[in-house]
Amino acid sequence: MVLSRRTFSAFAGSAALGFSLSGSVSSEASAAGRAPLAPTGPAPGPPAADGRTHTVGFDRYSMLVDGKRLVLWSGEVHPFRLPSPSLWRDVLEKLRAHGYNTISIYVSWNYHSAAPGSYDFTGVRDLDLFLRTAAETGLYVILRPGPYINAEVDAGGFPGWLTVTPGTARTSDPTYLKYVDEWLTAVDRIAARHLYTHGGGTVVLYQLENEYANNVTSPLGRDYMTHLYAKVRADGIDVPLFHNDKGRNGHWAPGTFDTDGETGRYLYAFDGYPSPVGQPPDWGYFGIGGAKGGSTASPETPGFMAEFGGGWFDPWGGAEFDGKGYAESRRTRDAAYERRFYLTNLANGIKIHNVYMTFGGTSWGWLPAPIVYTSYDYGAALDEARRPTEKLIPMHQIGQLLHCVPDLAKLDRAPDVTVGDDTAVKAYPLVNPDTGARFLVLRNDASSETVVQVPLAGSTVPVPVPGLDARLVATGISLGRRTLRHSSAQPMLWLTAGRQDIAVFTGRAGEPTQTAIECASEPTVTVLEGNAGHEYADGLLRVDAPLDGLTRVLVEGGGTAAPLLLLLADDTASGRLWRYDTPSGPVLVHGPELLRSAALRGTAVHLTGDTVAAADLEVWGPRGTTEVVWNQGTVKTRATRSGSLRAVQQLPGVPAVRLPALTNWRRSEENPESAAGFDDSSWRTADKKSSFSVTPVPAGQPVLFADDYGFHYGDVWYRGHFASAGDAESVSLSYVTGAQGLLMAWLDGEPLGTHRMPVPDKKTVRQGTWEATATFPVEPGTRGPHVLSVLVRRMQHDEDGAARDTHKVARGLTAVSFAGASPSLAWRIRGEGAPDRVRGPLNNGGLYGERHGWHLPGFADAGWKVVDLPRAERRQGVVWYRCDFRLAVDTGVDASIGLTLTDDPARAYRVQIFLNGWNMGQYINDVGPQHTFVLPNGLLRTRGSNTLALAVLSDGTTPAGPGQVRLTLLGSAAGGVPVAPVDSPGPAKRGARR
Ligand code: IPT
Repeated sequence: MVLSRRTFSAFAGSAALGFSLSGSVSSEASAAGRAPLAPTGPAPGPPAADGRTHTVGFDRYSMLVDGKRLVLWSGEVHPFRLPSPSLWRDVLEKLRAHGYNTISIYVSWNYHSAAPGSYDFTGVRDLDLFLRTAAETGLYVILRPGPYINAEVDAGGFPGWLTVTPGTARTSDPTYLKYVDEWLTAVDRIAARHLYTHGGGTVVLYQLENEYANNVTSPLGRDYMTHLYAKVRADGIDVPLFHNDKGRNGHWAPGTFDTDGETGRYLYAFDGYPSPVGQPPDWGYFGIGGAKGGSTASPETPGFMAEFGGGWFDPWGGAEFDGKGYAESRRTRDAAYERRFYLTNLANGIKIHNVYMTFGGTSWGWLPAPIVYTSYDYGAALDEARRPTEKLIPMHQIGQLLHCVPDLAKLDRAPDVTVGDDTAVKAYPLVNPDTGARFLVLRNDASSETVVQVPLAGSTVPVPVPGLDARLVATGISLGRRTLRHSSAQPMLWLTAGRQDIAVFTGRAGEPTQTAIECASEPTVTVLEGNAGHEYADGLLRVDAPLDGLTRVLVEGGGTAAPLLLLLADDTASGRLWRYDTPSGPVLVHGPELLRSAALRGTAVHLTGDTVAAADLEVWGPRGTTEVVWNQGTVKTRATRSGSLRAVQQLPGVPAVRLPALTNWRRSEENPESAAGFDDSSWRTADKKSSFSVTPVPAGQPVLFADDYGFHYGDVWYRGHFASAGDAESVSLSYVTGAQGLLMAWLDGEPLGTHRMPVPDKKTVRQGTWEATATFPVEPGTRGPHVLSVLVRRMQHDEDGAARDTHKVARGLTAVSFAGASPSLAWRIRGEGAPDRVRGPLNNGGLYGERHGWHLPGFADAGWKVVDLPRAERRQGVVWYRCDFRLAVDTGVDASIGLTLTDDPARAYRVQIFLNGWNMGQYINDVGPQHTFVLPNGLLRTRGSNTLALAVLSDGTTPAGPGQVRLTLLGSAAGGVPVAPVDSPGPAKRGARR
C-alpha cells in the first residue's frame, strides 16, 4: 500500500497539534520540541488492597478509576480449573509480568455447592484467597459469578441439585430466584470484601448472568435481570455491573431493564469469537461494522468486550481441530492472530478487553460439560501446564503500551486514510482529542508481508506489516522528556530509570525500522549495541536500524538534559523485557524468562523470577541502585554505558528434572454390583412417579433418572429385580448421557454387553444430550428371581445456553422393556457417596471403588495383586490399578508434570485418573484426543510420595489396558512460586458415606 501525500494529508490535516503523519511539522509546539499535552495524568499504577476509598466509574471512552482513565487489558482465568491455590499466584504473576492489568474470573456455583444451603469456599475453593492473591499481584478483577456461567462446565455451572427443583432456571421463577439469592449471598459476602471501591481488594467490575439471549423482551427475562441487579446491589456490590451480550445485539444494554432507578453504574459488554480465518470484524463502535452493538447500542459506555476468543475448546474425539488437539487451537490463533485481532478491537474503540481464555487450565473431576474433555488448555497464551507461550508476546507488547501511553484510553476516529485497493492492508487512524497523540493501526489481511509506504517528514517511511498480523504506529506520544515523531516499529513502553528515560520499540526480527524523535538541537548519539544509523535535521533525530535482538542507541543532549536510551527489540527480545513498578519508581529488567517481582531495599534491587536456559540479567532501576539480588542470591554486576547494572555471569538455567518410571502396580477387580447375589438392600429404591426433569417420564415406568435420587456426578448403578422372565428374548435399555456416555448391562451376573454413544463429529459436536436404546438378547434361566444390573457412565449435564432448562435433561436410564415378556421390575439405584469434604462434590462418581476409597492415598491395597503394565485383558466392567511413586524435584525448580497414557487405539477402554485421591480426569483410549493429563504441583508432591489410582472401565469387546503409563515433563523453570501441599486425606479423614 502506498499512502499518497494527498490521501494522507486528510489524516494529517486534522491533527489537533504537533504531529503530522504527512511529515510536515504542523505546529510550533512540535517544532519547538515541546512535549504534547499530558493526558488526564499517567495511567493509575497497579492496584492493591490498600484500605483506601476509590471511585470506579466510566464515561463513553473508558473506565475512570479515581478519575483517571484506565484501559482494562484482561485475561480470563478460572480458579476452579487450577485446584492448587499456591499456583494461582504463579499464573497471576505470569499475566501481570506480561502486561495484563486485569483478570476476569467466573465463579462456578456447582463447584461450591453440594446441596441447597451448602456453600463451601475452603481449600481449592477459597475465593477469598484467590481475590487476595490477585490484589497482591496488582491485578484488577472482573468478577463473573453467574448464576449461570456456561464455560463448558457441567450444567453451565448450575449445581446438580438444581436439576431436580421446580421452575425454569434463568427466568424470574420464584423457586429459581430463591436458590439464586442463596448463591449470590454466599459469593457476594466474599466479593464485597474485595471491592476496590473500599480498598479491600481489586474487584472493579461485576457481571450479571452470562450471554442471556432469551426472554430479552419478556417479563421472565426482564424481571430476572432486574432481580439480579437489585440483589447484587443489596449485597453491597457498588462497582459498575454489566452483562455480556452473546454478540452485538444490544441485549441488556443500559435502559433495557430496570436497574433500580440507578443510571451510570451499569455497562454494556459483548462477546466475540470470530473465526481466525478471514478478516477481523469491526465492532460498530465508530459506526463501522454494523448498526448494532458498541456505541450504537450503548453510546454512553466504553467499548467493552467481556470475552474475546483467545483460543477455542475441543470436544471428545477432537473434531474441532481434526484430532490435533489444543496445539492446533494455538496454531490457528497464534501470536499474530492475537496482535491482528486485538489491535483491531482497540482500533474499534474497545477499552475493556478480556481474552477468553488466557489460562484455560483443567476441567478436572466431573467438571467438564459433555462437549469437552478434561483439558481446557484452550490454546491459550499460557498453556495448561502454566508455561508461557509465544502468544504472550503480543499481549505483553500491547499491555505495556497501554500502561505507558495513557493517550490510548481516549481515542476518536480520525478521518479515514485512503489506502490503495491493490493491497490487503487496512488502516485505522485514531486520535486522542486532548493530547493530539495519533495512532494508526495497520492490519495486513494477506498472508505475506507488505511494506506500507507512509510519507513522513519529507521522506517516505516504509512500515512493514507482516502477513496476517498488525502493527500500531504512534506519533506525538511522550517518551518521558522527549516526544516521538514517528516510528515504523510499534512502541512498547517507556519509563524513567535513574537519570535517563528509556523507550522500547518492537517488531519482527530482521525488519528495518525508522524512528524519529523530536530534539530542539542536535543531540549526541551513541550506538551502544547493534547496527544503527542516525541523522539529525529540522528538529528531528532519525534512527534507522534493522531489528536484531536488542539494539541500543543512547541519545544525550539535544535540548533535553536527561538522556534517552532507545531500545529497539525484536519480538523475542521484547519478550525478555520486564517493567515492574515499585514505590520508588519503575524497574526495567532484561534477560530472564520471567520477572515476578522487584523490590528496592536500600541500594539493592531484589528480583524474583524464572529462568529456563541460562540467561543474561540486566537491570535499570531508580537512582542509587547498586546491587542486584536474584531469587535471594546476590548477583555480581557491572555498570554499563546503557545506565544499567549487568550481571557479570549469566543466571543459571534450570537443572535437569528426572522422573521415575511408574512400577509396582497393584490390581483389583470390582463391579460386585453386577453379581446376582450382591446385597443392594441399602440402595435407594427407584420408584418415583414424577420428576422436574424436562425429559418425560415414560408411561407406566418409574422415574429412573439418576438426579432424582440425589446422584449427580459420574457413574451410576441400577439393579432391577424381577421374579420371572417368562419367554423374554431381549431387553431394551433406553438411556440418556452427554457425549461419550455408555451403558453396560448384566443379567444374573452374566454380561449382556455394552452400548456406547457415538463419537461426535463436526456436525453433532454441539449436541449436548445423547439418547439411545440398547437392545441385548437375553436367555434368562427359567428359574427366578432375576436381577438386571446396569452401569451408566453419564458424562455430565448439558449446559443451558439457550435458557431452556437443558441442564434438566435426564441422565441415566430412562426406560426398560423386554421383548417376549413383560416382567415387573423393582429398581434400586446407587451413585456417588457423600461429597468428599476436601475435594468437593465433583470429585467422585458412583463406582464401587470410589465408594470404598480405592482412589485415596493410604488405602490398604496390600492384598491387591502386583502386576506389570501394559495389560491386555478382555472383561466387561471395572478394574483398578494403584501405584505409589516418589518425586525429588529440586527445591527452587518449578516442574510441570503430566501423566501420559498410550495404547493401541483400537482398544475400547477408558480410565479415571486419581492422583492422591483427586480426580484428574478421564482418558478414553479409543476416542481421545487427550493423552497427557496435567498433574498440578501441590496436588502432586514434587518432593515426596504420591499415589496414583486408575479406574479402568472396559467393555469386553477388545483387550483393554492400561498400556503405557508414564510421567511426562511438560516444562520446567528455575524459580516458580512456593507451593503448599494441597490437603489430600486418605480413607480415615475422608468422612464420606460408603
Ligand atoms: C461463551 C460463553 O460465555 C463462555 O462461557 C464460553 O462458553 C465460551 O463462549 C466458549 O468457550 S458462549 C459463545 C461463544 C456463544
